[in-house]
Amino acid sequence: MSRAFTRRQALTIGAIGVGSIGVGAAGLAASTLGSGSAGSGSASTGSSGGAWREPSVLESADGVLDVTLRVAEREVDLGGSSVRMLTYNKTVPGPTLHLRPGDLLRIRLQNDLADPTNLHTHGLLVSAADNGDNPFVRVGPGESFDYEIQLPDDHPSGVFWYHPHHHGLVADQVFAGLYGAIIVDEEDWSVAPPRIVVVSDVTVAGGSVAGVSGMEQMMGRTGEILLANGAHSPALPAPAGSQQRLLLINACTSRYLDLRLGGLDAQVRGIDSGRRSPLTADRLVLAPGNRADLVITTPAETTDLVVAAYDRGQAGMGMMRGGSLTSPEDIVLSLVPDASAAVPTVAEAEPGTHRDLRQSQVDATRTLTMSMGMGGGGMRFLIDGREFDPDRVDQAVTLGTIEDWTIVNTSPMDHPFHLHVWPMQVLQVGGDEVTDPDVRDVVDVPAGTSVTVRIVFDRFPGRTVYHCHILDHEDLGMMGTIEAG
Ligand SMILES: [Cu+2]
Repeated sequence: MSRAFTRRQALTIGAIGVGSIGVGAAGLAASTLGSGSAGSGSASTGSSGGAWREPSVLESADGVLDVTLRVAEREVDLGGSSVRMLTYNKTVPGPTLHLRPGDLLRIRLQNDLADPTNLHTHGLLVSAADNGDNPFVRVGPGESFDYEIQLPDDHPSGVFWYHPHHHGLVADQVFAGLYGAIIVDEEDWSVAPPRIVVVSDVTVAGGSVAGVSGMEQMMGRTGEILLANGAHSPALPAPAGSQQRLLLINACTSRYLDLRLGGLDAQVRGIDSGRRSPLTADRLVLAPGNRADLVITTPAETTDLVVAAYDRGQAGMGMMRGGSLTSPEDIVLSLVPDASAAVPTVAEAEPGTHRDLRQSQVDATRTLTMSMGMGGGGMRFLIDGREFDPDRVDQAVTLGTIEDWTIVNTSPMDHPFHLHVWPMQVLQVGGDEVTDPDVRDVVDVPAGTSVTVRIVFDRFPGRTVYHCHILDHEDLGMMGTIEAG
């Protein structure tokens, strides 16, 4: 059973979703984060698409999960038509990896593509050194690489994911189908597991994944078809009135998911690796890369889980001014009452393992500026005026210290900031204090504003990256390196 709520708590928290600012949770407070649409919104009564399906689950045993992920182009079924996509072990999404704190994750990545690739375990608190979660690894065509990812014993439970991170090809490879879920928890899934919902988008042209223009890269490509576990708006059968636990991942290359939860009695139990007392919410915005642990209640009639149209700013300035970057309203999935369907166990929400850092002593502060500017015959995507250079160290941090980072976005477009390895506690968004503990690994920085986060560099010496999680921007250079030692 999930924790019970008093009506007063629910009303207080619910008010976050309809226009107030700084009350808590940047992102739960969706209307503060760049969406122009008004109203609290709600799920719509409606349609149903294809049959529900979920990725296969690979589960650790005795502290180890040993898997091979074979990366290859394959024909996959997309709503009844066959499309050539990039796959992990022949499926889109790839298999779900179910881990426990303290586990060792061994992955042999076999690259059967014509291009290089590699693997990032997004959000895991693990070492980036050597054959750990190392974004500088290159696995060439025909090659394989053996990753060893050691989760610490105090690793927080939560929803994570894996995807390629080879600079210059990340957006192409993720857009073409390379993503899968990683779930860390202590729960027994043998009876009634939670629902995994990997949300992505894709555009199909001539039986393959469509390529992109330079303009689309600059804007951040948005797929024409929204997918949940590789199907468009699938129907999820569930007994009316039953609780459904959805572990939801935004694996879209550029699209923000403005989830409308009104009417579903939704509780947000976690975002990224940050656990929280369940909050009742009518809206939840997930930037590219963000994840959520949600519990919703199945209504008595067929109801769509809707993402509202979302405006993430302008593509450029002056001569380069593009159209608005608004993704259309769409349906993630359709809840269909079915008395015979299985009811997942909804375990008590686990307490967070991140300590609240707001009273902590801060050892250093720094400011990072994300900007866009003309140069070299096109739009450039920069952090601190520079494009990514893997041979340069942009931020040197000292292990054992706590830092405040202010991320400034001087551009007319929103950029979701992702730091590998070390979670970020959001302190302020656009000058407004965040009063609830809110720990994320992707923090949206709306156009023309700044966000301040607090980071504990308590472990994991080595070198990794931070970048914009609009993956086209990352590939265009909006990335920097950090070395901890
Ligand atoms: Cu960006």
